[in-house]
Amino acid sequence: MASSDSASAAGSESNNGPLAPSSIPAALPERRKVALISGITGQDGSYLTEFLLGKGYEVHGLIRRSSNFNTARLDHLYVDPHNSSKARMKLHYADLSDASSLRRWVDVLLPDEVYNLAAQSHVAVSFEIPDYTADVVATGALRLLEAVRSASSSGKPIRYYQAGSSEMFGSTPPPQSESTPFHPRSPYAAAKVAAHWYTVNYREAYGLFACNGILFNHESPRRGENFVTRKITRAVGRIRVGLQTKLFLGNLSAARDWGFAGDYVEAMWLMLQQDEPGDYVVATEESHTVQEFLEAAFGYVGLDWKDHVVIDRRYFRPAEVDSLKGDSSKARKVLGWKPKVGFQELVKMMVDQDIELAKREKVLVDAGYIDAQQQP
Ligand code: NDP
Ligand code: GDR
Repeated sequence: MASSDSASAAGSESNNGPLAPSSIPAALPERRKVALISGITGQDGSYLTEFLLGKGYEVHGLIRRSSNFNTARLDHLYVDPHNSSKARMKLHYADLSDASSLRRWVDVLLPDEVYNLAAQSHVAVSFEIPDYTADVVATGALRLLEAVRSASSSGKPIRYYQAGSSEMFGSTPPPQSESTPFHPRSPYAAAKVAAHWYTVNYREAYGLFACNGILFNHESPRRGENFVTRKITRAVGRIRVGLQTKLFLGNLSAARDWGFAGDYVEAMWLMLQQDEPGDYVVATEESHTVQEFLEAAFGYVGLDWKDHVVIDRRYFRPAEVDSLKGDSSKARKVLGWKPKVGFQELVKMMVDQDIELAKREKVLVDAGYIDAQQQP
């Protein structure tokens, strides 16, 4: 859905020449704020786009080239860019590994706010592709910061949000707050620590309005299917309608502070609306083990997880993060933020949607269009 000519469309809009005096309206309409989001096709990118469109923003998203369309999470927001009066979300090709593409879009769009959400975001996968993970997560953030710094130096103030992670705390025991020392336990987490400090450095060195959100795990019906919560709720849906019997998992005793992604994107935006930039922990302050998530999800539909779960060593990590529980008192006090969706409600929301999804899958399986073995 991103077109290669979206570049010229966006460029011509932000480089309009002066208006002829006769065409200047008596009262100029207030200019829409412009946001640029990397990682717009991901879980958080889609919720943040919805949120910003709701606030009246023009939203530009950077997407990377893929052999298949990867914009499913945005399809409900998409308006053909040729319909210029209605299309307020526009997509452009770029990649966090390509500094020139980042520089070009920041220069062309001169956004008010940049949200860096793009990442190779899977912790276990980061052990398999550590070099790539570091390039995208750490150096990618540096490339985008540099593009923002360069464009800002021309006089246009641009605010920057960095998607930091509770994984940075790693093995430091809970509760974890902004002053808790980092002890990363994966290539992903180490790269996020680097991105965190690049962001702090650009704030201190160049006076950039740059914020680190240190977000604890947040989930939703749009969560990628190989993260543990969604893997569980997809399995519950499929087991419920008879498409699957077993669920293979790794470590069930790890504890996470799980919130709802829709709540967390508001905190990102709030950070960029403050008078001063800063770093904030965003968390529910409640922690549950993977086993507790299993009990809640299977229990909700009257199933016993022990009848279905099989432990598979391949899902254990070379180093694990045992226990995360945030202390988000700074965000609650300064930003006035608090989560609206609790743990049980989150589990139900995800299971309900995955039962509906499994029912639709079953229709296709029964009609012979797909194979029931094609498990997520
Ligand atoms: P997702 O994995 O759902 O989305 C990641 C996004 O990054 C996708 O849009 C992906 O594109 C894009 N991306 C990946 N590699 C590149 C690249 N080389 N260049 C450009 N874009 C790229 O992550 P979430 O939405 O869950 O998370 C958003 C951010 O927040 C990430 O940085 C993540 O690390 C961080 N975070 C997430 C937490 C969570 O619990 N969800 C908690 C704390 C931090 P594509 O669709 O093409 O793959
Ligand atoms: P996490 O999320 O590593 O916390 O990173 P994930 O859901 O992958 O793992 C959570 C915990 O569940 C255990 N686990 C399994 N995990 C997966 N993916 N698959 C399994 O089969 C499985 N079995 C047990 C894991 O060992 C772990 O302890 C997420 C990502 O969104 C990051 O990008 C983000 O920064 C952090 O949350 C905060």
